[in-house]
Amino acid sequence: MSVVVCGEAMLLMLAEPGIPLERAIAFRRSVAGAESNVAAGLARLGHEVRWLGRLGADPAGKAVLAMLRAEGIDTRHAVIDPYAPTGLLLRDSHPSRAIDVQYYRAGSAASLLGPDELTAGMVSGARLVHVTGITPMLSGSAREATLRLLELAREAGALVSFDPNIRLKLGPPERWRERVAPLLDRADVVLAGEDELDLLGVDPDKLPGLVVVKHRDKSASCGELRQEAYPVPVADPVGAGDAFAAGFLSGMLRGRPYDVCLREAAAVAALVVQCPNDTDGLPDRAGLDRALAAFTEAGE
Ligand code: KDG
Repeated sequence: MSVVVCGEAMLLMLAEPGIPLERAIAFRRSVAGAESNVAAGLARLGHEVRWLGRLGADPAGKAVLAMLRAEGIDTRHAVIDPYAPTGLLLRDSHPSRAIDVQYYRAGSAASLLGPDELTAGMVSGARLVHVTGITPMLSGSAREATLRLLELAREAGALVSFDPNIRLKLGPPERWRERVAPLLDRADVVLAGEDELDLLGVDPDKLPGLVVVKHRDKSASCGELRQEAYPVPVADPVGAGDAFAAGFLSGMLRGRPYDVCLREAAAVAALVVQCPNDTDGLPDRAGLDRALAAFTEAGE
């Protein structure tokens, strides 16, 4: 097992492209979840990935589990809660209008994740453990579980990557600062938006780990290295950050230099935003190589 991710995976009902959520009649069923998106991205790029989290025993939970398994993600440690429901996300997609995202996740099975459910065996052999700021915002027990997972990752000798993934629908800025900002110090790799670092009040130069910053102009940087976003037609920007994380972390796991990791991250993100849905555009290795060659040729 090379990567372990932990977080809430929800059933996504995605309105037909371009139609506002309140008007949409046709919906496509899929999976949402920042961490499971990263898991899918890494799995498609050929990495062995395990997903940790909780789902309801309901049809939504069964559908999510089946979709994660279809990506080749190891779900053997998923906890199925007989009582609490699987989280649900309804959203629309549009290239330029703000996306309407509605969560139905309060009290979800995932939000009841607790530290005692995580064991050393779940991360043993992992080279990387990826978490985001969403999980510690779901509940007190989920925050405890995140801290426990970070401890287990350390004990297992795995690197920790962390994406704050700020969604203000999950809580006000001060709660993000209180619950999430301190966790950035515990990560070996932080992938964060410029706005997120500002909101958290974190100076990236003071973080102990490697910091990859996604800038407002859509470029990304890692120390002195800078990567512009590839100019592509955007169908749906949701999932771009997770795709970027998957591309960057895949490069790292393959021992590629950081400029290559940034380029691959930008290419995976560029492929994802061209399709509606969080994960449809995620490439396999050959698809990523073809895209990189095409982007390079177009830029020459
Ligand atoms: O990163 C894309 C996510 O926004 C989506 O899949 C759902 O995890 C999610 C969230 O909490 O918004």
